[in-house]
Amino acid sequence: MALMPHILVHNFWDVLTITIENLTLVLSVHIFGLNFGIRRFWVIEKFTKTVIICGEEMTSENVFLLNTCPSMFCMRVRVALAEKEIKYETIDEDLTNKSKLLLETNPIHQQVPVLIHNGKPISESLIIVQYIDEVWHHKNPLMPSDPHKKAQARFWADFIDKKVFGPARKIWSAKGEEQEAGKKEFIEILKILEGEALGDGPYFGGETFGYVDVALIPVYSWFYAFETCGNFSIEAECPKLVGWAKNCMKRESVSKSLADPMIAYETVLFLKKLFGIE
Ligand SMILES: N[C@@H](CCC(=O)N[C@@H](CS)C(=O)NCC(=O)O)C(=O)O
Repeated sequence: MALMPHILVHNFWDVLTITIENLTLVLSVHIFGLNFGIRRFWVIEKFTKTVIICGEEMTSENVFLLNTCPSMFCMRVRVALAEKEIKYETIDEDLTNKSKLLLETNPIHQQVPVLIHNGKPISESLIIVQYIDEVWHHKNPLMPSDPHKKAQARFWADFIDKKVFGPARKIWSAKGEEQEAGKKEFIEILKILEGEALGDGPYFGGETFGYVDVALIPVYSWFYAFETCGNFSIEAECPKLVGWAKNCMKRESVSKSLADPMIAYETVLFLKKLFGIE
Protein backbone atom coordinates (compact mmCIF):
# COMPACT_ATOMS: atom_id res chain seq x y z
CA MET A 1 0.00 0.00 0.00
CA ALA A 2 1.39 3.42 -0.96
CA LEU A 3 2.27 5.74 1.92
CA MET A 4 0.19 8.89 1.88
CA PRO A 5 2.20 11.86 3.12
CA HIS A 6 0.37 14.52 5.09
CA ILE A 7 1.83 17.90 4.17
CA LEU A 8 1.35 21.09 6.14
CA VAL A 9 2.85 24.48 5.34
CA HIS A 10 3.36 26.65 8.42
CA ASN A 11 4.28 30.31 8.75
CA PHE A 12 4.07 31.04 5.03
CA TRP A 13 7.08 29.16 3.71
CA ASP A 14 8.94 29.25 6.98
CA VAL A 15 8.37 25.69 8.08
CA LEU A 16 6.89 22.79 6.18
CA THR A 17 6.09 19.47 7.84
CA ILE A 18 5.53 16.24 5.98
CA THR A 19 4.17 13.34 8.00
CA ILE A 20 4.43 9.83 6.59
CA GLU A 21 3.06 7.24 9.01
CA ASN A 22 4.79 8.01 12.30
CA LEU A 23 7.69 9.92 10.79
CA THR A 24 7.51 13.71 10.60
CA LEU A 25 10.00 15.60 8.49
CA VAL A 26 10.35 19.26 9.36
CA LEU A 27 11.78 21.30 6.53
CA SER A 28 12.86 24.84 7.13
CA VAL A 29 12.53 26.80 3.94
CA HIS A 30 14.13 30.17 3.39
CA ILE A 31 13.55 32.51 0.51
CA PHE A 32 16.61 33.99 -1.23
CA GLY A 33 15.41 36.62 -3.69
CA LEU A 34 13.20 34.81 -6.14
CA ASN A 35 14.63 31.41 -5.35
CA PHE A 36 14.18 29.45 -2.20
CA GLY A 37 16.17 26.55 -0.93
CA ILE A 38 16.05 24.06 1.89
CA ARG A 39 18.77 24.85 4.38
CA ARG A 40 17.94 22.57 7.22
CA PHE A 41 16.25 19.25 7.45
CA TRP A 42 15.20 17.49 10.60
CA VAL A 43 13.63 14.11 11.06
CA ILE A 44 11.72 13.89 14.32
CA GLU A 45 11.00 10.28 15.01
CA LYS A 46 8.01 9.90 17.33
CA PHE A 47 9.33 13.01 19.14
CA THR A 48 10.73 11.03 22.02
CA LYS A 49 13.82 9.76 20.27
CA THR A 50 16.86 11.79 19.33
CA VAL A 51 16.42 14.28 16.53
CA ILE A 52 18.45 13.29 13.50
CA ILE A 53 19.84 16.36 11.82
CA CYS A 54 21.15 16.45 8.30
CA GLY A 55 21.53 19.30 5.88
CA GLU A 56 24.09 21.92 5.16
CA GLU A 57 23.69 24.50 7.87
CA MET A 58 22.79 24.28 11.55
CA THR A 59 21.92 27.63 13.03
CA SER A 60 19.22 26.78 15.54
CA GLU A 61 19.65 24.73 18.70
CA ASN A 62 17.14 22.01 17.75
CA VAL A 63 14.39 24.04 19.33
CA PHE A 64 10.88 24.05 17.91
CA LEU A 65 7.88 25.86 19.34
CA LEU A 66 4.36 24.75 18.57
CA ASN A 67 2.76 28.13 18.69
CA THR A 68 -0.20 30.35 17.97
CA CYS A 69 0.66 34.01 17.69
CA PRO A 70 -1.92 35.65 20.03
CA SER A 71 -1.75 32.97 22.76
CA MET A 72 -0.61 34.54 26.02
CA PHE A 73 0.89 31.18 27.02
CA CYS A 74 2.94 30.95 23.81
CA MET A 75 4.10 34.54 24.30
CA ARG A 76 5.63 33.57 27.65
CA VAL A 77 7.77 31.00 25.91
CA ARG A 78 8.73 33.37 23.10
CA VAL A 79 9.81 36.03 25.64
CA ALA A 80 11.89 33.48 27.60
CA LEU A 81 13.60 32.18 24.44
CA ALA A 82 14.29 35.75 23.33
CA GLU A 83 15.78 36.62 26.73
CA LYS A 84 18.16 33.69 26.29
CA GLU A 85 18.82 34.58 22.64
CA ILE A 86 17.93 31.07 21.53
CA LYS A 87 17.31 30.50 17.83
CA TYR A 88 14.25 28.38 17.24
CA GLU A 89 11.64 27.48 14.66
CA THR A 90 8.00 28.26 15.29
CA ILE A 91 5.43 25.83 13.94
CA ASP A 92 2.09 27.60 13.91
CA GLU A 93 -0.90 25.54 14.95
CA ASP A 94 -4.45 25.92 13.72
CA LEU A 95 -6.29 25.16 16.97
CA THR A 96 -9.52 24.48 15.08
CA ASN A 97 -7.69 21.68 13.25
CA LYS A 98 -4.90 20.47 15.53
CA SER A 99 -1.92 18.84 13.88
CA LYS A 100 -0.72 15.29 14.46
CA LEU A 101 2.48 16.86 15.78
CA LEU A 102 0.57 18.71 18.53
CA LEU A 103 -1.57 15.69 19.45
CA GLU A 104 1.51 13.48 19.72
CA THR A 105 3.70 15.93 21.62
CA ASN A 106 1.02 17.08 24.09
CA PRO A 107 -1.42 14.14 24.20
CA ILE A 108 -2.81 15.01 27.65
CA HIS A 109 -3.84 18.65 27.18
CA GLN A 110 -3.53 18.93 23.37
CA GLN A 111 -2.68 22.61 23.79
CA VAL A 112 0.00 25.02 22.69
CA PRO A 113 2.67 25.92 23.59
CA VAL A 114 4.83 22.84 23.22
CA LEU A 115 8.58 23.21 23.12
CA ILE A 116 10.46 20.42 21.37
CA HIS A 117 14.11 20.47 22.37
CA ASN A 118 16.37 17.82 20.88
CA GLY A 119 13.28 15.83 19.94
CA LYS A 120 11.84 15.89 23.48
CA PRO A 121 8.55 17.73 24.02
CA ILE A 122 7.78 19.88 27.07
CA SER A 123 4.34 21.37 27.65
CA GLU A 124 2.68 23.90 30.00
CA SER A 125 4.02 27.41 29.54
CA LEU A 126 5.34 28.03 33.07
CA ILE A 127 7.06 24.64 33.10
CA ILE A 128 8.57 25.43 29.69
CA VAL A 129 9.84 28.81 30.95
CA GLN A 130 11.48 27.11 33.94
CA TYR A 131 12.99 24.49 31.63
CA ILE A 132 14.42 27.19 29.35
CA ASP A 133 15.85 28.99 32.36
CA GLU A 134 17.53 25.81 33.62
CA VAL A 135 18.92 24.66 30.26
CA TRP A 136 20.26 28.09 29.25
CA HIS A 137 21.04 29.26 32.79
CA HIS A 138 24.18 31.19 31.81
CA LYS A 139 22.25 33.98 30.05
CA ASN A 140 19.82 36.37 31.81
CA PRO A 141 18.66 34.10 34.65
CA LEU A 142 14.90 34.46 35.11
CA MET A 143 14.51 32.66 38.41
CA PRO A 144 16.17 34.10 41.54
CA SER A 145 18.83 31.85 43.05
CA ASP A 146 17.73 32.46 46.67
CA PRO A 147 15.30 29.62 47.60
CA HIS A 148 12.81 31.93 49.35
CA LYS A 149 12.75 34.45 46.49
CA LYS A 150 12.38 31.52 44.09
CA ALA A 151 9.39 30.23 46.06
CA GLN A 152 7.84 33.72 46.01
CA ALA A 153 8.33 34.01 42.26
CA ARG A 154 6.64 30.62 41.79
CA PHE A 155 3.81 31.71 44.11
CA TRP A 156 3.04 34.83 42.04
CA ALA A 157 3.31 33.03 38.70
CA ASP A 158 0.89 30.41 40.04
CA PHE A 159 -1.40 33.20 41.31
CA ILE A 160 -1.40 34.75 37.81
CA ASP A 161 -2.23 31.37 36.25
CA LYS A 162 -5.08 30.70 38.66
CA LYS A 163 -6.60 34.18 38.95
CA VAL A 164 -6.04 36.30 35.84
CA PHE A 165 -7.34 34.28 32.91
CA GLY A 166 -10.85 33.41 34.16
CA PRO A 167 -12.02 37.02 34.75
CA ALA A 168 -10.13 38.18 31.64
CA ARG A 169 -12.13 35.75 29.53
CA LYS A 170 -15.40 36.98 31.05
CA ILE A 171 -14.60 40.54 29.89
CA TRP A 172 -14.78 39.57 26.21
CA SER A 173 -17.11 36.57 26.34
CA ALA A 174 -19.82 37.69 28.79
CA LYS A 175 -22.37 40.46 28.90
CA GLY A 176 -24.20 42.53 31.49
CA GLU A 177 -23.68 41.59 35.15
CA GLU A 178 -21.33 38.72 34.37
CA GLN A 179 -19.10 40.96 32.28
CA GLU A 180 -19.11 43.63 35.01
CA ALA A 181 -18.14 40.99 37.58
CA GLY A 182 -15.30 39.85 35.26
CA LYS A 183 -14.02 43.43 34.94
CA LYS A 184 -14.19 44.02 38.71
CA GLU A 185 -12.41 40.77 39.49
CA PHE A 186 -9.76 41.38 36.81
CA ILE A 187 -8.97 44.85 38.20
CA GLU A 188 -8.90 43.50 41.78
CA ILE A 189 -6.34 40.86 40.76
CA LEU A 190 -4.19 43.42 38.93
CA LYS A 191 -4.34 45.69 42.00
CA ILE A 192 -3.15 42.82 44.20
CA LEU A 193 -0.26 42.19 41.81
CA GLU A 194 0.50 45.92 41.71
CA GLY A 195 0.30 46.40 45.48
CA GLU A 196 1.64 43.14 46.89
CA ALA A 197 4.05 41.76 44.30
CA LEU A 198 5.44 44.57 42.17
CA GLY A 199 7.17 46.57 44.88
CA ASP A 200 9.28 49.59 43.97
CA GLY A 201 11.63 48.04 41.45
CA PRO A 202 11.04 48.31 37.73
CA TYR A 203 10.28 44.58 37.59
CA PHE A 204 8.52 42.01 39.77
CA GLY A 205 11.93 40.59 40.64
CA GLY A 206 13.24 44.05 41.63
CA GLU A 207 16.02 45.35 39.39
CA THR A 208 16.09 42.38 37.04
CA PHE A 209 13.50 41.13 34.57
CA GLY A 210 12.46 37.65 35.66
CA TYR A 211 10.01 34.76 35.88
CA VAL A 212 6.97 36.70 37.16
CA ASP A 213 7.45 39.38 34.50
CA VAL A 214 7.51 36.64 31.84
CA ALA A 215 4.37 35.08 33.33
CA LEU A 216 2.35 38.31 33.28
CA ILE A 217 3.59 40.51 30.44
CA PRO A 218 1.72 38.66 27.64
CA VAL A 219 -1.57 39.73 29.24
CA TYR A 220 -0.63 43.33 28.38
CA SER A 221 -0.98 42.64 24.65
CA TRP A 222 -4.64 41.75 25.31
CA PHE A 223 -5.39 44.94 27.31
CA TYR A 224 -6.67 46.74 24.21
CA ALA A 225 -9.09 43.88 23.48
CA PHE A 226 -10.32 43.81 27.11
CA GLU A 227 -10.70 47.60 27.24
CA THR A 228 -12.57 47.71 23.94
CA CYS A 229 -14.92 44.86 24.84
CA GLY A 230 -15.45 46.04 28.42
CA ASN A 231 -15.42 49.78 27.71
CA PHE A 232 -13.05 50.66 30.54
CA SER A 233 -9.47 51.85 31.05
CA ILE A 234 -7.02 49.54 32.80
CA GLU A 235 -4.46 52.34 33.04
CA ALA A 236 -6.93 54.54 34.94
CA GLU A 237 -7.41 51.72 37.47
CA CYS A 238 -3.86 50.36 37.67
CA PRO A 239 -1.38 53.05 36.52
CA LYS A 240 1.59 51.44 38.26
CA LEU A 241 1.01 48.11 36.57
CA VAL A 242 0.64 49.72 33.15
CA GLY A 243 3.87 51.65 33.86
CA TRP A 244 5.57 48.31 34.58
CA ALA A 245 4.23 46.88 31.30
CA LYS A 246 5.44 49.88 29.29
CA ASN A 247 8.83 49.50 30.92
CA CYS A 248 8.95 45.79 29.98
CA MET A 249 8.07 46.74 26.39
CA LYS A 250 11.37 48.62 26.19
CA ARG A 251 13.09 45.22 26.20
CA GLU A 252 13.52 43.80 22.73
CA SER A 253 12.79 40.30 24.05
CA VAL A 254 9.31 41.53 25.02
CA SER A 255 8.43 43.95 22.23
CA LYS A 256 9.43 41.43 19.54
CA SER A 257 7.67 38.49 21.19
CA LEU A 258 4.32 39.98 22.13
CA ALA A 259 1.44 39.88 19.66
CA ASP A 260 0.20 43.15 18.24
CA PRO A 261 -2.80 44.27 20.37
CA MET A 262 -4.89 44.43 17.17
CA ILE A 263 -4.19 40.73 16.53
CA ALA A 264 -5.38 39.95 20.06
CA TYR A 265 -8.52 41.99 19.41
CA GLU A 266 -9.12 40.23 16.07
CA THR A 267 -8.69 36.91 17.89
CA VAL A 268 -11.40 37.95 20.34
CA LEU A 269 -13.72 38.78 17.42
CA PHE A 270 -12.88 35.43 15.81
CA LEU A 271 -13.54 33.52 19.06
CA LYS A 272 -16.84 35.35 19.63
CA LYS A 273 -17.94 34.27 16.16
CA LEU A 274 -16.66 30.73 16.68
CA PHE A 275 -18.57 30.35 19.96
CA GLY A 276 -21.66 32.18 18.66
CA ILE A 277 -21.25 35.11 21.10
CA GLU A 278 -22.96 38.30 19.92
N1 LIG B 1 -1.96 25.90 31.09
C1 LIG B 1 -1.57 25.94 29.71
C2 LIG B 1 -2.63 26.67 28.90
C3 LIG B 1 -2.37 26.57 27.42
C4 LIG B 1 -3.60 26.98 26.60
O1 LIG B 1 -4.68 27.28 27.15
N2 LIG B 1 -3.44 27.00 25.28
C5 LIG B 1 -4.55 27.32 24.39
C6 LIG B 1 -4.17 28.45 23.45
S1 LIG B 1 -4.10 29.95 24.34
C7 LIG B 1 -4.86 26.09 23.55
O2 LIG B 1 -3.99 25.41 23.06
N3 LIG B 1 -6.15 25.83 23.36
C8 LIG B 1 -6.63 24.74 22.55
C9 LIG B 1 -7.52 23.83 23.35
O3 LIG B 1 -7.62 23.96 24.58
O4 LIG B 1 -8.10 22.95 22.74
C10 LIG B 1 -0.19 26.59 29.58
O5 LIG B 1 0.17 27.37 30.46
O6 LIG B 1 0.53 26.28 28.62
